[in-house]
Amino acid sequence: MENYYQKEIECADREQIQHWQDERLVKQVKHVYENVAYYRKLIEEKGVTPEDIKSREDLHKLPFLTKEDLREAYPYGLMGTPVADCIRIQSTSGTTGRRVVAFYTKKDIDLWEDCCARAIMAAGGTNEDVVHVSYGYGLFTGGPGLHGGSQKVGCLTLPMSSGNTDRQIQFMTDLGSTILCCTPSYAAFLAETIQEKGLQDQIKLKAGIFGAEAWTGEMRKSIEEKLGIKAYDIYGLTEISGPGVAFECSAQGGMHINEDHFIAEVINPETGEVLPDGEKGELVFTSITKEAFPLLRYRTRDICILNREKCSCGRTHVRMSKPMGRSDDMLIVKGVNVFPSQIETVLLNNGYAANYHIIVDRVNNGDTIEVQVEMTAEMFSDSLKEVAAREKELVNALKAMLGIYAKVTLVAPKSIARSEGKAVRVIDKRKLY
Ligand code: DLL
Repeated sequence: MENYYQKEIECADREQIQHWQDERLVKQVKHVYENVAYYRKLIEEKGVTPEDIKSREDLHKLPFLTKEDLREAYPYGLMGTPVADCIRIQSTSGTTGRRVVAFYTKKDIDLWEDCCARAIMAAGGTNEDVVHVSYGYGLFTGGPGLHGGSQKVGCLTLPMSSGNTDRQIQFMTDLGSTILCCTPSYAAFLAETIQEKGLQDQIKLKAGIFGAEAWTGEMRKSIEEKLGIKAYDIYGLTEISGPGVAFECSAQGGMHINEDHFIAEVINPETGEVLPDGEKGELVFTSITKEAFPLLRYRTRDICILNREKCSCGRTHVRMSKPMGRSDDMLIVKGVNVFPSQIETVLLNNGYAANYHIIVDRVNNGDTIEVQVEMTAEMFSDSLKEVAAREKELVNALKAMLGIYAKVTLVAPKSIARSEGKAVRVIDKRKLY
């Protein structure tokens, strides 16, 4: 039997959903126009006024927002309410400029947790469940979002956060965790460790809610088999609230987007033209209920397809495919958003030239990242000790910039092949899309 957290909303008919969207959009555009000077300027530059936006049909008239706008308006420039009304900040990792900082009022948190509660119930969760949350807690949205959703469903919620695998497994066996929430790569690692320790019989898991990074169908199958569970996908991004923007149901034919809170469009990333359902393009979100961080037409850079066909689970909200790639060069490594330009900045700041390769791989279900960079003629040395010291220096500088360990290999000058066209600097061997 299918479980719903808010059945009347999740299974509402299309006219009702469109009515909510139209009404909320008009209100939201007014709210943003009056309270977010940064976006008001963008609207005015396009020659549009809030009165021009009467329904979803007019959405295309509004300007897009991008990560570059977030950078320019950092940290408070896109806030829609006074600081006094905000109760929470969540953020992505990364340094100033690349970091996304999102704000929430009490109501924003409440609605976000509803979205996560819907995802948990769609994965079969009830108040009988023990929900084991191994997404990171803190600035990352994963832990706090699923935690809040789990409590709303009434589940016994284990705020494990990430890391310390032995302790994770011990809690899981002692307390009888039934639903695991973490990244798919950590789920795969946990599954492998449980198998190695021969503890499968002591695990009571029945479902997993895995997202925050791309994962393949093969990975799903392997985790499901090893843990004896059904694995559900969940999607979201800090800018639009965090996990729960969309989630998978028992039919597992795409993720239902919570359309009462977010209007989804798919555009051609080159031209910005809105594409019909069924066509592949970049996902754009307009948040129609957010108060503190109300982004209109935010370009996610995630490439996907929307599907409005009837779903066997009874939910009526549009489904998005798994992200099939990105329209920018962002990589997600060990759950952390990494831009090649950040790595290049570190290399240039440390006296190297832009002759490098970034090699990303997945070994034993964990991501690895290696930066191979040429020494300059001046720094070239055949003293192993000297080279190792330089490598260590770069490892530390990269850690400070990215927040994760990246292996550094220094190579001889002119040993990295020069490109005649666009330089291919990133080699992602994971083949996730
Ligand atoms: O990853 C929020 C989240 C937490 C989602 C926990 C699901 C579970 P960010 O760190 O801002 O937020 O990264 C957002 O991650 O634009 C996608 O490129 C990618 N992403 C998120 N979910 C999925 C997924 C969180 N299910 C970026 N499949 C997004 C593929 C995903 N990619």
